[in-house]
Amino acid sequence: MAPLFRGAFETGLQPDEWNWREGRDPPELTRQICNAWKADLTLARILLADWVGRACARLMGWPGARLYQDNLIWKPPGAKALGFHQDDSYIDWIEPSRMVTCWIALDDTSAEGGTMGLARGSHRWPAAPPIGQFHAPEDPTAELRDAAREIGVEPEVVPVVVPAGGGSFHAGGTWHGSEGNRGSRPRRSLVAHCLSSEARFNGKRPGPIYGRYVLFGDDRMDESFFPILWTEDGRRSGFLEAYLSGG
Ligand SMILES: O=C(O)CCC(=O)C(=O)O
Repeated sequence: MAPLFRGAFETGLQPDEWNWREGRDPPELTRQICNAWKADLTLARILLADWVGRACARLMGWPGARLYQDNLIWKPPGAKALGFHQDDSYIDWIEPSRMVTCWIALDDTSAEGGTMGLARGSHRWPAAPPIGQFHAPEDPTAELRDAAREIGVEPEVVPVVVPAGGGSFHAGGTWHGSEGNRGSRPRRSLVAHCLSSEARFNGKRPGPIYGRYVLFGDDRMDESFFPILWTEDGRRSGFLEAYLSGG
């Protein structure tokens, strides 16, 4: 991950979001890049793997899965929290507006080390709006507690404690986020946010970054930007094989 946060992009393309840059941003922020698959083939081979799509589709009962967005998360010791949120709140301009996420730990994780936490049972809670502050919020669980209060439950956050290479899947309605890293080792993760292979734009006002990939007069999600990883009838986006082999 280190070269990417320095701006060394193997393919020559910049990721869609490059939220922390070496030399520009404060060291106490959690580092995040979105859509690293466009910039780095080593990461792309994991993030665009067919098994990621197969697992996501099967968990959701979809005929297939496509990548909406990947995330690199790098939380050095002392780095601050990421606010608890629901992923589905950010895609109401896509139909179905449901996501499922494959989260992979690249380091052994612990609660103290600021691993991701999932609020037990919250995939059944109502959809809430996007949260006020994702990066380094004062109170990372404020909106989660509000959502829990509204339905009269006490939130229970379960930390994803796994060895490096382990991980978790969560449905897009699940409240999740991560506290600061109070440990002595970095916590790095790869994240693949997937949609149904059948997902389309629904005509609502698109998000400011990924809305750039909405085609005029066409509700299709172009596979060059939202590649199909797996379908039950054996399809992957045609360009993936050549792209991932460096061609
Ligand atoms: O790894 C984290 O701290 C949060 C990641 C996240 O928001 C996600 O996987 O949806």
